[in-house]
Amino acid sequence: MFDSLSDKLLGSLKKLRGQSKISEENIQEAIKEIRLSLLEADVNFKVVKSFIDAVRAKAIGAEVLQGVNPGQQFVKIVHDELVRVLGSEAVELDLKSSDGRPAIVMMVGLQGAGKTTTSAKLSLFIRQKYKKKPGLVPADIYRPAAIEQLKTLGNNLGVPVFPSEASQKPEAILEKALIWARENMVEVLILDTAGRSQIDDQLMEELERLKAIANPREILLVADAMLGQQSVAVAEGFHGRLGLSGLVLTKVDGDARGGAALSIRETTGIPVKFLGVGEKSDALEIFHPDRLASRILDMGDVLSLVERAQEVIDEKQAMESAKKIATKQFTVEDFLVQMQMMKKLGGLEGIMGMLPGMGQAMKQLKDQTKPDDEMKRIEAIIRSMTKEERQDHRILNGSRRARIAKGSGTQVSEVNKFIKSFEQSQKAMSQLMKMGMGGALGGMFGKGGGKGGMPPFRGPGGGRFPF
Ligand SMILES: Nc1nc2c(ncn2[C@@H]2O[C@H](COP(=O)(O)OP(=O)(O)OP(=O)(O)O)[C@@H](O)[C@H]2O)c(=O)[nH]1
Ligand SMILES: [Mg+2]
Repeated sequence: MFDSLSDKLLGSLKKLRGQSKISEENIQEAIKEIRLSLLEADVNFKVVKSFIDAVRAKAIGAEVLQGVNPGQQFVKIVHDELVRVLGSEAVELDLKSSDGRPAIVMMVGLQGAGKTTTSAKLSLFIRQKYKKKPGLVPADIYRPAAIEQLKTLGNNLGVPVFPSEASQKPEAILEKALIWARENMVEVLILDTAGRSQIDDQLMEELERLKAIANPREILLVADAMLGQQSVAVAEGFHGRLGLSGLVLTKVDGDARGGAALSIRETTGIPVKFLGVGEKSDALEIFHPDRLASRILDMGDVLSLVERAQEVIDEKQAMESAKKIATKQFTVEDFLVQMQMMKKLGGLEGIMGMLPGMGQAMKQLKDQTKPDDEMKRIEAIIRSMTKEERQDHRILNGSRRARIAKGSGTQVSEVNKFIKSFEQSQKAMSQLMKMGMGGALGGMFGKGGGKGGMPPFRGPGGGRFPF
């Protein structure tokens, strides 16, 4: 869905993502590329402008959020803005009915947009999601076989279809269908109307008359996503005459570029309620702006990872660890604390599973030692050490090591290996601190008064866990 937009946006964000520091120059560059990606996706230029302005303003004033990698923070800004443009929240259908009268959903749109297909999809959705009895009314008397088309679709789904006849006027069809609906206990009546190749007065007048009779709870414009931002003019045209309650964007499964989805809400204020994602009757999705934004940005769950990290890591503890590393006093005891924090985050596998692209890397790791297994072994080793030993591992002589191996159910060689790699990482960390990696480690431990961050760990690219 919106693959090329997604690829382009990701391309422009990729460069920033991993960086611990982001310069204004970087941001300008990324913003330029984002602007281009949106225009290429046929997003309305006004929407592009307001999008870019908002992202720029937020990015430049964004020194607030501590403990989050600035690259990720920028991704979040873009994501949030995307969600805003898409409409922030999913908007439910209004299907309230009263006095035994069914709620009416009127489907309108240009020729071939997908009104009839979507009518059938919606009837299935209403039955499944709202547990209400739907009924379908074909009111397109102009196109030959249009009535048959809806009858067939309804029959396949077991949804009752009013037996319209092409010789009747649409208004007469609707009036009879209302009676039919009461008799058949239909709770939601879906009215499929005729399409035109473009907005014309005759069509609009007919739709206005139908609206007056039906008094519909919903008037949904069905629009082909392939039309891109052209659909804005179509939506405005229909909205001006009928007052639309929502939109359904169809054929999103094709190579639609995203222009319609991103332009229409912002420019018309009408919420997109559904996406049509295929020809079959179940190919209908509720439009969730946040999910779509995440899908477009393919963020994995970077942000929820960051949020969870912020929740579980005690800032004071983290700052203490950071100070100790700086003075080269990072002990095995501290290491255990860090490891426990990591466990709270769902273990290394949990963390990596949430990082984009890491799922793949995890698969490749599968036949090697599982990182979490190794974590468990190391924890057993540490737990078999006395407090004294954890404070200063240098007192670990041969007999102490043998005791620890026995106590943890491991081999002396494994204890040795752990101690050796611990020393290496201790050294590496203190060097990092000396090199003024406050920034990078700030992401791990929370920078001055920050909210804390990630415990130290290295992914599979950095060799085997943990060092
Ligand atoms: N791939 C895909 N095809 C769709 C989707 N929705 C509709 N179609 C196809 O688009 C074509 C037109 O759909 P219809 O439902 O007949 O469109 P309509 O708006 O009722 O057309 P008219 O009644 O002629 O105005 C059909 O071939 C549908 O199968 C969708 O979400 N994805
Ligand atoms: Mg039709």
